[in-house]
Amino acid sequence: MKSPITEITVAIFAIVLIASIGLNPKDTSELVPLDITLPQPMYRGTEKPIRVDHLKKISTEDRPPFLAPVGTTNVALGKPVAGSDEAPIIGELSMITDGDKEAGDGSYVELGPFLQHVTIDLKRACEIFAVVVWHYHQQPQIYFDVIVQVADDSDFVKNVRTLFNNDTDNSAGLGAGTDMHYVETNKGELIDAKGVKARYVRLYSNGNNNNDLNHYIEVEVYGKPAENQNSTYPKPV
Ligand SMILES: [Ca+2]
Ligand SMILES: [Ca+2]
Repeated sequence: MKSPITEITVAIFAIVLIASIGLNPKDTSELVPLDITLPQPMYRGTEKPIRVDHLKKISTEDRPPFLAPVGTTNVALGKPVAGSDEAPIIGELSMITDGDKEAGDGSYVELGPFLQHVTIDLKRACEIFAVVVWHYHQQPQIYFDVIVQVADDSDFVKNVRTLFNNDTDNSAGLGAGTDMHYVETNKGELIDAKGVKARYVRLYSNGNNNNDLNHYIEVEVYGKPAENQNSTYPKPV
């Protein structure tokens, strides 16, 4: 049985904790873990080593929670997608934002070979906290020249900012990147966008370790409409 003194101590501790959070001016916008629904995994681990330079070790652990301001949603869901290959070999560009992240045939888009890009129009400027991309996860596969950018215009001329770039040798011509190659899994790849404000999100790729083709299953953009100019994001380090 709990003693009344213990309960009072717990209550005082809780009040002090809530008060200290409330009084901290850095925490006026509350951060909560993103609720990212994952599709069914198609494989676990990799049977044979994949020889690709600068490769991130595949993790069987769950991704640590990613914190973003309360009210953050996938602002890319159902939004229009344009691309360098408007007539994909398999599927339609609209499947990239249709919410289906499963790996099976019928859920992925296959774009032409070599360097291709897709552009999502969020339809308004948004504060973006994370981009999660699933290229293909039927089998372990690594895509090359994965570059994720945001801009204020659909042609990517105005205010272009790069969120991710693993094109280490600058073969795509957008500047050499330092991000690592990674093996595609059902978890997708989460890119920290640090609260950047933009309307358009563009993703490049240049084939994969099995063939020269490019694939997309889904791209999620976690953000909020950019109306609050006094946001406290990015997170204090
Ligand atoms: Ca999809
Ligand atoms: Ca390259």
